[in-house]
Amino acid sequence: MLKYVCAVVAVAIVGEVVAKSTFPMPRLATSCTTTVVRRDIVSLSQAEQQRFVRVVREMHRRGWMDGFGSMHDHISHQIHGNDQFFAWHRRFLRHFETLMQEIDPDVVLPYWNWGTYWQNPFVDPVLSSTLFGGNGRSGDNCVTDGAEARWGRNYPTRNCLTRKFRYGASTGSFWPMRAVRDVMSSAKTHAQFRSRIENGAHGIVHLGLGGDFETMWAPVDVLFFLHHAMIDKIWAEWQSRDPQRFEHVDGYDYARQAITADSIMPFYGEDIGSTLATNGPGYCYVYDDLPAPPASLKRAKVLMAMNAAANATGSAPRRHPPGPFEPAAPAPAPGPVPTLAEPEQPEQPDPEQLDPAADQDDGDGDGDGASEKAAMRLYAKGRDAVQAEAKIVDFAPPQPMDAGWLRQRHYDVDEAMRMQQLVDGVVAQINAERRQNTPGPQ
Ligand SMILES: [Cu+2]
Repeated sequence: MLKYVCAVVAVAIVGEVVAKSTFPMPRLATSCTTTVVRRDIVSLSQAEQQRFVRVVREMHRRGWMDGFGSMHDHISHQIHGNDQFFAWHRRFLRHFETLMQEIDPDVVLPYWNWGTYWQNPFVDPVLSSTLFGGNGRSGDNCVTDGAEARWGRNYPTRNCLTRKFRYGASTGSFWPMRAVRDVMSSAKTHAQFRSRIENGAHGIVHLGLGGDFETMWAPVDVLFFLHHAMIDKIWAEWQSRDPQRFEHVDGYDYARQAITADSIMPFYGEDIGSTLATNGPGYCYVYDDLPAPPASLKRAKVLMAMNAAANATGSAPRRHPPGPFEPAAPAPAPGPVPTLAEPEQPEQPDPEQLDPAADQDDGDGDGDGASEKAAMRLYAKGRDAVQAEAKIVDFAPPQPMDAGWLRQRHYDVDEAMRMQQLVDGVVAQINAERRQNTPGPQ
Protein backbone atom coordinates (compact mmCIF):
# COMPACT_ATOMS: atom_id res chain seq x y z
CA MET A 1 0.00 0.00 0.00
CA LEU A 2 2.76 2.38 0.93
CA LYS A 3 4.48 1.67 -2.37
CA TYR A 4 1.35 2.60 -4.26
CA VAL A 5 1.08 5.95 -2.46
CA CYS A 6 4.71 6.71 -3.18
CA ALA A 7 4.19 5.97 -6.86
CA VAL A 8 1.30 8.42 -7.08
CA VAL A 9 3.31 11.15 -5.38
CA ALA A 10 6.24 10.50 -7.70
CA VAL A 11 4.02 10.85 -10.75
CA ALA A 12 2.68 14.17 -9.48
CA ILE A 13 6.22 15.47 -8.98
CA VAL A 14 7.25 14.23 -12.41
CA GLY A 15 4.26 15.96 -13.98
CA GLU A 16 5.34 19.27 -12.54
CA VAL A 17 8.96 18.94 -13.60
CA VAL A 18 8.05 17.96 -17.12
CA ALA A 19 5.55 20.77 -17.45
CA LYS A 20 8.51 23.13 -17.20
CA SER A 21 10.41 21.41 -19.97
CA THR A 22 7.86 20.03 -22.38
CA PHE A 23 8.94 19.37 -25.91
CA PRO A 24 7.24 17.93 -28.95
CA MET A 25 6.62 14.23 -29.25
CA PRO A 26 5.69 13.60 -32.87
CA ARG A 27 3.91 10.34 -33.61
CA LEU A 28 6.03 8.01 -35.72
CA ALA A 29 5.15 7.56 -39.37
CA THR A 30 3.21 4.44 -40.35
CA SER A 31 5.49 3.69 -43.27
CA CYS A 32 8.82 4.79 -44.64
CA THR A 33 8.95 7.17 -47.58
CA THR A 34 12.73 6.89 -47.55
CA THR A 35 15.20 4.85 -45.54
CA VAL A 36 18.18 6.87 -44.36
CA VAL A 37 21.67 5.70 -43.45
CA ARG A 38 23.17 6.48 -40.06
CA ARG A 39 26.91 6.98 -40.43
CA ASP A 40 30.00 7.33 -38.30
CA ILE A 41 30.22 11.06 -37.55
CA VAL A 42 33.87 11.20 -38.61
CA SER A 43 32.90 9.93 -42.08
CA LEU A 44 30.57 12.90 -42.68
CA SER A 45 31.88 15.75 -44.81
CA GLN A 46 32.70 18.99 -43.02
CA ALA A 47 29.54 20.53 -44.48
CA GLU A 48 27.45 17.62 -43.16
CA GLN A 49 29.04 17.88 -39.73
CA GLN A 50 28.36 21.60 -39.62
CA ARG A 51 24.77 21.06 -40.65
CA PHE A 52 24.28 18.53 -37.87
CA VAL A 53 25.84 20.90 -35.34
CA ARG A 54 23.56 23.74 -36.48
CA VAL A 55 20.52 21.56 -35.87
CA VAL A 56 21.52 20.42 -32.40
CA ARG A 57 22.33 23.98 -31.40
CA GLU A 58 18.83 24.98 -32.41
CA MET A 59 17.39 22.07 -30.40
CA HIS A 60 19.33 23.28 -27.40
CA ARG A 61 18.14 26.84 -27.92
CA ARG A 62 14.54 25.60 -27.88
CA GLY A 63 15.08 23.84 -24.55
CA TRP A 64 14.56 20.36 -25.99
CA MET A 65 17.78 18.93 -24.56
CA ASP A 66 16.45 19.67 -21.07
CA GLY A 67 13.29 17.77 -22.01
CA PHE A 68 15.26 14.71 -23.07
CA GLY A 69 17.41 14.83 -19.92
CA SER A 70 14.40 15.18 -17.64
CA MET A 71 12.41 12.42 -19.28
CA HIS A 72 15.30 9.94 -19.25
CA ASP A 73 16.08 10.74 -15.61
CA HIS A 74 12.51 10.33 -14.37
CA ILE A 75 12.00 6.86 -15.76
CA SER A 76 15.61 5.73 -15.49
CA HIS A 77 14.84 2.68 -13.33
CA GLN A 78 12.34 1.40 -15.90
CA ILE A 79 14.72 1.59 -18.85
CA HIS A 80 18.07 0.50 -17.37
CA GLY A 81 19.13 -2.69 -15.63
CA ASN A 82 16.36 -4.60 -17.40
CA ASP A 83 15.48 -5.81 -20.88
CA GLN A 84 13.61 -2.69 -21.97
CA PHE A 85 17.05 -1.10 -22.36
CA PHE A 86 17.74 -1.63 -26.07
CA ALA A 87 14.22 -1.11 -27.39
CA TRP A 88 13.47 1.93 -25.26
CA HIS A 89 16.72 3.67 -26.19
CA ARG A 90 16.11 2.92 -29.88
CA ARG A 91 12.76 4.67 -29.56
CA PHE A 92 14.32 7.54 -27.61
CA LEU A 93 16.96 8.05 -30.31
CA ARG A 94 14.26 8.04 -32.95
CA HIS A 95 12.39 10.67 -30.96
CA PHE A 96 15.54 12.80 -30.99
CA GLU A 97 16.04 12.19 -34.70
CA THR A 98 12.45 13.13 -35.61
CA LEU A 99 12.86 16.41 -33.71
CA MET A 100 16.14 17.03 -35.53
CA GLN A 101 14.33 16.48 -38.78
CA GLU A 102 11.66 19.02 -37.85
CA ILE A 103 14.44 21.61 -37.99
CA ASP A 104 16.28 20.16 -40.98
CA PRO A 105 14.60 17.20 -42.71
CA ASP A 106 17.83 16.06 -44.33
CA VAL A 107 19.85 15.57 -41.18
CA VAL A 108 20.35 12.03 -39.86
CA LEU A 109 21.65 11.05 -36.43
CA PRO A 110 25.30 9.94 -36.75
CA TYR A 111 27.00 7.56 -34.34
CA TRP A 112 30.19 7.87 -32.33
CA ASN A 113 32.40 4.86 -32.93
CA TRP A 114 34.39 4.96 -29.69
CA GLY A 115 35.88 1.61 -30.77
CA THR A 116 38.19 3.44 -33.19
CA TYR A 117 40.22 5.07 -30.41
CA TRP A 118 39.22 2.76 -27.57
CA GLN A 119 42.73 2.61 -26.17
CA ASN A 120 43.22 6.35 -26.32
CA PRO A 121 39.96 8.34 -26.47
CA PHE A 122 42.09 11.42 -25.79
CA VAL A 123 42.93 11.63 -29.52
CA ASP A 124 39.41 10.79 -30.73
CA PRO A 125 38.31 13.59 -33.10
CA VAL A 126 34.77 13.30 -31.71
CA LEU A 127 36.13 14.60 -28.39
CA SER A 128 38.06 17.43 -30.08
CA SER A 129 37.01 21.05 -30.44
CA THR A 130 36.17 20.28 -34.08
CA LEU A 131 33.25 18.11 -32.99
CA PHE A 132 31.85 17.60 -29.51
CA GLY A 133 34.63 18.99 -27.38
CA GLY A 134 36.57 17.40 -24.61
CA ASN A 135 36.79 17.58 -20.86
CA GLY A 136 35.12 20.26 -18.78
CA ARG A 137 37.43 23.02 -17.58
CA SER A 138 39.00 22.77 -14.16
CA GLY A 139 37.02 24.23 -11.31
CA ASP A 140 33.42 24.06 -12.53
CA ASN A 141 33.78 21.28 -15.18
CA CYS A 142 31.94 23.38 -17.78
CA VAL A 143 32.40 22.21 -21.38
CA THR A 144 34.12 25.07 -23.18
CA ASP A 145 35.05 23.72 -26.59
CA GLY A 146 33.34 22.06 -29.54
CA ALA A 147 29.73 22.14 -30.66
CA GLU A 148 28.41 22.47 -27.11
CA ALA A 149 30.93 25.05 -25.89
CA ARG A 150 29.49 27.14 -23.06
CA TRP A 151 26.12 25.41 -23.23
CA GLY A 152 23.82 25.73 -20.26
CA ARG A 153 21.19 23.34 -19.05
CA ASN A 154 18.02 23.86 -17.02
CA TYR A 155 17.66 20.29 -15.81
CA PRO A 156 18.02 19.17 -13.08
CA THR A 157 19.27 22.61 -12.04
CA ARG A 158 20.43 25.67 -13.94
CA ASN A 159 24.07 25.04 -14.63
CA CYS A 160 26.56 24.75 -17.46
CA LEU A 161 26.86 21.46 -19.33
CA THR A 162 29.60 19.50 -17.57
CA ARG A 163 32.08 16.72 -18.23
CA LYS A 164 34.68 15.48 -15.78
CA PHE A 165 36.93 12.83 -17.24
CA ARG A 166 37.48 9.84 -15.01
CA TYR A 167 41.24 10.28 -14.66
CA GLY A 168 41.65 14.03 -14.76
CA ALA A 169 42.87 14.63 -18.31
CA SER A 170 41.90 11.15 -19.54
CA THR A 171 38.70 9.16 -19.81
CA GLY A 172 40.57 5.86 -19.53
CA SER A 173 40.19 3.15 -22.17
CA PHE A 174 36.89 2.05 -23.69
CA TRP A 175 36.07 -1.35 -25.16
CA PRO A 176 37.79 -2.58 -28.33
CA MET A 177 35.26 -3.79 -30.92
CA ARG A 178 36.89 -7.18 -30.78
CA ALA A 179 35.63 -7.58 -27.20
CA VAL A 180 32.19 -6.30 -28.25
CA ARG A 181 32.10 -8.91 -31.01
CA ASP A 182 33.09 -11.62 -28.53
CA VAL A 183 29.94 -10.71 -26.63
CA MET A 184 27.93 -10.75 -29.87
CA SER A 185 29.10 -14.30 -30.51
CA SER A 186 28.65 -15.65 -27.00
CA ALA A 187 25.29 -14.11 -26.06
CA LYS A 188 22.47 -16.29 -27.33
CA THR A 189 19.47 -14.55 -25.80
CA HIS A 190 18.37 -10.94 -25.90
CA ALA A 191 18.54 -10.75 -22.10
CA GLN A 192 22.12 -12.05 -22.01
CA PHE A 193 23.23 -9.69 -24.74
CA ARG A 194 21.52 -6.68 -23.16
CA SER A 195 23.05 -7.32 -19.74
CA ARG A 196 26.57 -7.83 -21.12
CA ILE A 197 26.53 -4.73 -23.32
CA GLU A 198 24.78 -2.46 -20.84
CA ASN A 199 27.09 -3.43 -17.98
CA GLY A 200 30.26 -3.42 -20.08
CA ALA A 201 30.93 -1.46 -23.26
CA HIS A 202 28.03 0.95 -22.66
CA GLY A 203 28.72 1.85 -19.03
CA ILE A 204 32.42 2.52 -19.37
CA VAL A 205 31.81 5.42 -21.79
CA HIS A 206 29.35 7.11 -19.42
CA LEU A 207 31.74 6.71 -16.50
CA GLY A 208 34.81 7.76 -18.52
CA LEU A 209 33.34 11.10 -19.67
CA GLY A 210 31.95 11.91 -16.22
CA GLY A 211 30.09 15.06 -15.22
CA ASP A 212 26.57 15.15 -16.66
CA PHE A 213 27.46 12.18 -18.86
CA GLU A 214 27.63 9.79 -15.92
CA THR A 215 24.22 10.85 -14.57
CA MET A 216 20.70 9.84 -15.55
CA TRP A 217 20.12 13.25 -17.16
CA ALA A 218 23.02 12.56 -19.55
CA PRO A 219 20.79 13.24 -22.61
CA VAL A 220 21.24 16.99 -21.96
CA ASP A 221 24.55 16.33 -23.78
CA VAL A 222 24.03 15.61 -27.50
CA LEU A 223 26.99 13.23 -27.32
CA PHE A 224 24.68 10.88 -25.37
CA PHE A 225 22.70 10.32 -28.58
CA LEU A 226 25.86 9.59 -30.60
CA HIS A 227 27.07 7.12 -27.96
CA HIS A 228 23.69 5.43 -27.83
CA ALA A 229 23.51 5.29 -31.63
CA MET A 230 26.69 3.21 -31.38
CA ILE A 231 25.02 0.98 -28.76
CA ASP A 232 21.96 0.75 -31.03
CA LYS A 233 24.18 -0.23 -33.95
CA ILE A 234 25.81 -2.93 -31.83
CA TRP A 235 22.34 -4.30 -31.05
CA ALA A 236 21.44 -4.13 -34.76
CA GLU A 237 24.59 -6.08 -35.64
CA TRP A 238 23.76 -8.78 -33.09
CA GLN A 239 20.21 -8.91 -34.49
CA SER A 240 21.53 -9.29 -38.01
CA ARG A 241 23.16 -12.60 -37.03
CA ASP A 242 19.77 -14.31 -36.60
CA PRO A 243 16.55 -13.17 -38.33
CA GLN A 244 14.52 -14.32 -35.30
CA ARG A 245 15.97 -11.37 -33.42
CA PHE A 246 14.03 -8.92 -35.59
CA GLU A 247 10.76 -10.40 -34.35
CA HIS A 248 11.29 -11.68 -30.82
CA VAL A 249 12.73 -10.47 -27.54
CA ASP A 250 13.02 -12.13 -24.15
CA GLY A 251 13.89 -11.10 -20.61
CA TYR A 252 12.26 -9.08 -17.86
CA ASP A 253 11.15 -5.56 -17.17
CA TYR A 254 11.92 -3.56 -14.02
CA ALA A 255 8.97 -5.17 -12.21
CA ARG A 256 10.32 -8.65 -13.07
CA GLN A 257 7.52 -9.27 -15.52
CA ALA A 258 8.57 -11.29 -18.55
CA ILE A 259 8.80 -9.17 -21.70
CA THR A 260 7.91 -10.11 -25.26
CA ALA A 261 7.61 -8.17 -28.49
CA ASP A 262 4.10 -7.21 -27.33
CA SER A 263 5.31 -5.56 -24.12
CA ILE A 264 4.77 -1.82 -23.93
CA MET A 265 7.64 0.66 -23.60
CA PRO A 266 7.51 3.18 -20.74
CA PHE A 267 6.40 6.67 -21.74
CA TYR A 268 5.97 5.96 -25.45
CA GLY A 269 3.18 3.42 -24.98
CA GLU A 270 4.25 1.51 -28.08
CA ASP A 271 5.19 -2.16 -28.17
CA ILE A 272 8.78 -3.35 -28.20
CA GLY A 273 8.10 -5.23 -31.44
CA SER A 274 7.74 -1.94 -33.29
CA THR A 275 11.42 -1.15 -32.62
CA LEU A 276 12.97 -4.44 -33.69
CA ALA A 277 13.71 -3.68 -37.35
CA THR A 278 15.50 -0.35 -37.80
CA ASN A 279 14.04 -0.06 -41.30
CA GLY A 280 10.50 -0.80 -40.07
CA PRO A 281 7.61 1.69 -40.00
CA GLY A 282 8.40 4.83 -38.03
CA TYR A 283 12.13 4.07 -37.80
CA CYS A 284 13.24 4.03 -41.43
CA TYR A 285 17.02 3.85 -41.02
CA VAL A 286 19.88 1.43 -41.46
CA TYR A 287 23.54 1.58 -40.42
CA ASP A 288 26.26 2.24 -42.96
CA ASP A 289 28.17 -1.01 -42.55
CA LEU A 290 25.36 -3.39 -41.62
CA PRO A 291 22.97 -5.32 -43.84
CA ALA A 292 19.40 -3.98 -43.82
CA PRO A 293 16.94 -6.10 -41.82
CA PRO A 294 14.94 -8.36 -44.15
CA ALA A 295 12.04 -6.53 -45.77
CA SER A 296 9.44 -9.23 -45.26
CA LEU A 297 9.06 -9.26 -41.49
CA LYS A 298 5.63 -10.39 -40.38
CA ARG A 299 5.79 -8.18 -37.34
CA ALA A 300 6.40 -4.96 -39.24
CA LYS A 301 3.34 -5.56 -41.39
CA VAL A 302 1.13 -6.08 -38.36
CA LEU A 303 2.47 -2.92 -36.79
CA MET A 304 1.93 -0.86 -39.85
CA ALA A 305 -1.74 -1.82 -39.76
CA MET A 306 -1.96 -1.12 -36.03
CA ASN A 307 -0.37 2.29 -36.34
CA ALA A 308 -2.55 3.18 -39.28
CA ALA A 309 -5.65 2.31 -37.26
CA ALA A 310 -4.44 4.37 -34.28
CA ASN A 311 -3.76 7.36 -36.52
CA ALA A 312 -7.12 7.06 -38.23
CA THR A 313 -8.99 7.25 -34.94
CA GLY A 314 -6.64 9.87 -33.56
CA SER A 315 -6.38 7.93 -30.32
CA ALA A 316 -3.63 8.78 -27.88
CA PRO A 317 -0.73 6.34 -27.65
CA ARG A 318 -1.17 3.65 -25.00
CA ARG A 319 0.83 4.10 -21.85
CA HIS A 320 2.27 1.69 -19.37
CA PRO A 321 2.36 2.47 -16.56
CA PRO A 322 0.20 5.63 -16.69
CA GLY A 323 2.58 7.98 -18.47
CA PRO A 324 3.58 11.06 -16.52
CA PHE A 325 4.63 12.80 -19.68
CA GLU A 326 2.18 14.35 -22.11
CA PRO A 327 3.11 15.40 -25.61
CA ALA A 328 3.37 19.16 -25.70
CA ALA A 329 0.64 20.78 -27.75
CA PRO A 330 1.43 23.35 -28.81
CA ALA A 331 5.12 23.69 -27.96
CA PRO A 332 5.54 26.34 -25.26
CA ALA A 333 7.95 29.19 -25.61
CA PRO A 334 11.29 27.79 -24.51
CA GLY A 335 12.59 29.04 -21.20
CA PRO A 336 15.85 30.91 -21.09
CA VAL A 337 18.83 28.63 -21.22
CA PRO A 338 21.82 29.97 -19.36
CA THR A 339 25.00 30.27 -21.30
CA LEU A 340 28.44 31.18 -20.15
CA ALA A 341 29.06 33.61 -22.98
CA GLU A 342 27.69 34.75 -26.29
CA PRO A 343 26.69 31.83 -28.51
CA GLU A 344 29.46 30.96 -30.83
CA GLN A 345 29.31 30.78 -34.60
CA PRO A 346 29.98 27.28 -35.92
CA GLU A 347 33.72 26.91 -36.14
CA GLN A 348 35.51 25.99 -39.30
CA PRO A 349 36.73 22.49 -38.60
CA ASP A 350 40.48 22.32 -38.55
CA PRO A 351 41.55 19.47 -40.82
CA GLU A 352 44.56 18.92 -38.56
CA GLN A 353 42.24 17.95 -35.75
CA LEU A 354 40.58 15.29 -37.81
CA ASP A 355 43.90 13.70 -38.55
CA PRO A 356 44.09 10.55 -36.46
CA ALA A 357 47.85 10.85 -36.46
CA ALA A 358 47.77 14.24 -34.78
CA ASP A 359 49.43 13.76 -31.42
CA GLN A 360 47.72 15.81 -28.75
CA ASP A 361 49.94 14.57 -25.94
CA ASP A 362 50.23 17.09 -23.17
CA GLY A 363 52.15 14.56 -21.16
CA ASP A 364 51.37 15.98 -17.76
CA GLY A 365 47.98 14.73 -16.65
CA ASP A 366 46.65 16.06 -13.42
CA GLY A 367 45.12 12.88 -12.02
CA ASP A 368 45.83 11.76 -8.50
CA GLY A 369 48.59 9.30 -7.70
CA ALA A 370 51.64 8.06 -9.54
CA SER A 371 49.95 5.06 -11.16
CA GLU A 372 47.17 7.21 -12.56
CA LYS A 373 49.72 9.64 -13.91
CA ALA A 374 51.57 6.80 -15.54
CA ALA A 375 48.34 5.44 -17.03
CA MET A 376 47.44 8.87 -18.37
CA ARG A 377 50.81 9.30 -19.98
CA LEU A 378 50.24 5.99 -21.72
CA TYR A 379 46.78 6.99 -22.96
CA ALA A 380 48.04 10.34 -24.17
CA LYS A 381 50.77 8.85 -26.25
CA GLY A 382 48.33 7.22 -28.56
CA ARG A 383 48.60 4.35 -30.96
CA ASP A 384 50.26 6.27 -33.76
CA ALA A 385 52.80 7.96 -31.54
CA VAL A 386 53.68 4.62 -30.02
CA GLN A 387 54.19 3.06 -33.41
CA ALA A 388 56.29 6.01 -34.52
CA GLU A 389 58.63 5.31 -31.65
CA ALA A 390 58.98 1.81 -33.09
CA LYS A 391 58.50 0.14 -29.76
CA ILE A 392 55.44 -1.58 -28.46
CA VAL A 393 53.81 -0.26 -25.29
CA ASP A 394 50.89 -2.31 -24.03
CA PHE A 395 47.40 -0.90 -24.38
CA ALA A 396 45.60 -0.50 -21.08
CA PRO A 397 42.24 -2.24 -20.69
CA PRO A 398 39.32 -0.20 -19.33
CA GLN A 399 39.60 0.12 -15.56
CA PRO A 400 36.94 -1.65 -13.47
CA MET A 401 33.84 0.43 -12.81
CA ASP A 402 33.29 1.33 -9.18
CA ALA A 403 30.67 -0.89 -7.50
CA GLY A 404 28.96 2.01 -5.73
CA TRP A 405 28.61 3.94 -8.98
CA LEU A 406 27.26 0.84 -10.72
CA ARG A 407 24.62 0.13 -8.07
CA GLN A 408 23.43 3.71 -7.92
CA ARG A 409 22.76 3.67 -11.64
CA HIS A 410 20.92 0.35 -11.87
CA TYR A 411 23.87 -1.61 -13.22
CA ASP A 412 24.51 -5.27 -12.35
CA VAL A 413 27.78 -5.40 -10.42
CA ASP A 414 28.39 -9.14 -10.99
CA GLU A 415 27.82 -8.81 -14.73
CA ALA A 416 30.14 -5.79 -14.82
CA MET A 417 32.86 -7.91 -13.14
CA ARG A 418 32.39 -10.71 -15.67
CA MET A 419 32.61 -8.18 -18.50
CA GLN A 420 35.77 -6.74 -16.93
CA GLN A 421 37.36 -10.19 -17.10
CA LEU A 422 36.28 -10.55 -20.72
CA VAL A 423 37.69 -7.20 -21.83
CA ASP A 424 40.89 -7.75 -19.82
CA GLY A 425 41.36 -11.02 -21.69
CA VAL A 426 40.76 -9.48 -25.10
CA VAL A 427 43.11 -6.55 -24.45
CA ALA A 428 45.80 -8.97 -23.21
CA GLN A 429 45.39 -10.91 -26.45
CA ILE A 430 45.63 -7.71 -28.53
CA ASN A 431 48.81 -6.75 -26.66
CA ALA A 432 50.31 -10.20 -27.15
CA GLU A 433 49.64 -10.03 -30.88
CA ARG A 434 51.13 -6.56 -31.11
CA ARG A 435 54.27 -7.73 -29.35
CA GLN A 436 54.54 -10.57 -31.85
CA ASN A 437 53.97 -8.02 -34.58
CA THR A 438 51.03 -9.99 -35.90
CA PRO A 439 48.18 -7.59 -35.40
CA GLY A 440 44.69 -9.10 -35.47
CA PRO A 441 41.37 -7.35 -35.73
CA GLN A 442 40.73 -4.72 -33.08
CU1 LIG B 1 19.73 5.53 -20.80
